[in-house]
Amino acid sequence: MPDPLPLHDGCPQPRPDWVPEGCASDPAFATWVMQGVRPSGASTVRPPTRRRPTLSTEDYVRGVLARDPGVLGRAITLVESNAPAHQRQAQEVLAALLPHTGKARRVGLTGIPGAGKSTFIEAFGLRLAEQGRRVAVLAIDPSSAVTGGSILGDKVRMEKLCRHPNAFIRPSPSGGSLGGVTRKTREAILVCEAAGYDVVLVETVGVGQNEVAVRAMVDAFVVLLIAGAGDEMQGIKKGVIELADLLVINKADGDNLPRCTAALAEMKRVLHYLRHATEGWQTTVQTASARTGDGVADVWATLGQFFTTGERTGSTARRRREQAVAWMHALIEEHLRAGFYGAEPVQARQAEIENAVANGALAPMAGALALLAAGGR
Ligand SMILES: Nc1nc2c(ncn2[C@@H]2O[C@H](COP(=O)(O)OP(=O)(O)O)[C@@H](O)[C@H]2O)c(=O)[nH]1
Ligand SMILES: [Mg+2]
Repeated sequence: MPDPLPLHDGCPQPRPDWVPEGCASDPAFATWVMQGVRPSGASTVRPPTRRRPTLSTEDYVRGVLARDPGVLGRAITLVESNAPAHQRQAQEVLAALLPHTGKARRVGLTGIPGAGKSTFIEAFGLRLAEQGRRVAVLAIDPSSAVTGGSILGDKVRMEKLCRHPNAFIRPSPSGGSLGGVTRKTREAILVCEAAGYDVVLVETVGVGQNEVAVRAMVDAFVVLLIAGAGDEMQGIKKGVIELADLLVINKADGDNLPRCTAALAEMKRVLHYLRHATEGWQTTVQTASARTGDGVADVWATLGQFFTTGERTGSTARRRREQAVAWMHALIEEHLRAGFYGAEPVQARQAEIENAVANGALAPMAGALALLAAGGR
C-alpha cells in the first residue's frame, strides 16, 4: 500500500496544498483530495521498463533451427554486432549452426541504382514464396547509410514480399567498411540457411567493388541491366558483366521494349567475347519486366538450369570450397593487418616513415622494411 496522504488540519479527508491553513473545514473550499482507485490485487510496484531478455547461445541455436523469425532476426543482429562479447557469442552460435547450413541456393543480384533490383526481387521473391519456397533477402546498400532513402523505398517496393510468411528481408547494417559488411553478410547467409531458407538472395548496388565481394559468397550471380543507360556506366568496362552467370535486361515493357530487344541482341554478341564466370556454364542474357511480370519466371528457370549444370559438373561445390578457403585467408590477412597497424610501436613510427617516403627521403621498400621492423617483423 502507498503511504497515506497527509491529512490537513486534522481533517479526516486530505485537502489540496493550496487550501490555506485552518480552512480545511471551510465549505468555500470545495475540493478534496481523494484516494486513487486501484484494482484489487494490483501491484504498487512499478514494473521495470521492458527489456528483451538476453538469449543464451542455446536459445539462439534452438530458435533459428525452429525457424522462429524473431530469433532469426536477433541472431543476425548478433552476427552483425561489432562488440567483442557479441562476436564471441556469434561465433559460438555459428559453430553450432554450421552443420545445418549449405542447403540453400545462394544467388547474388546487382545492378546500378534504379535498375529495378528491389522491384524485381519483390516480383521474383513472391513467385518463389507462393510456390512454397522459403526466400531470404539480404540487401547490401551502402548508399542507404547516407541517404536513408533507399531502405524506405525498398519497404514500399517489397511490400508484399515483406509480409509473406515464406519470406525474410533484411537490409544490411548501414555504414561500416566493405570488409565488415562482407563478413556480416556471409554469416547472415549461414544463419538463414540454418533457418531453412531454400533461396538466399543477396542484393547489392552496383557501384564498384562490392559486386566482387558478393560474387565471392554466392553460387549464382545475376546482373540487372537497363537498356540505354550506357554500357560503361553499368560496368561492362569494369568487368561486372564477367562476374555474371545471368544477365537480365530489365524494364522490358511499354515504350522501352524495342530498346530492350535491341540490347538483348547486342549483349548476346558481346557475350561471345567475354570470359564466363562459371566453368561449364555459358553466361545467358534475357529480358524481364517486374512491372508486367514478363520474363520473371524465366529467370528462375535459367537459374534452375544453372544449378543443375553446377551439380552435374561439380562447379557449385568446387566454388563453395574455394570460397571457404579464400574467405579463411581474407580473415587471416584482416587479423594480421589489424594486429600490425594497431601495435603501439608501429603507430608511434608510422607518420614519420610515411613522411619520409612521401618526401622521397626513403624508398617505399626501405620504408616498408623500417615499419615492419618497428612492428617486430
Ligand atoms: N517500366 C518499369 N519500371 C520499373 C520496373 N522495375 C522497376 N521500375 C521502376 O524503376 C525505379 C527504380 O526501381 P527500384 O526497384 O527501386 O530499383 P533499384 O534501385 O535497383 O532497387 C522505380 O521507379 C520503379 O518503379 C519495370 O520492370 N518496368
Ligand atoms: Mg533498391
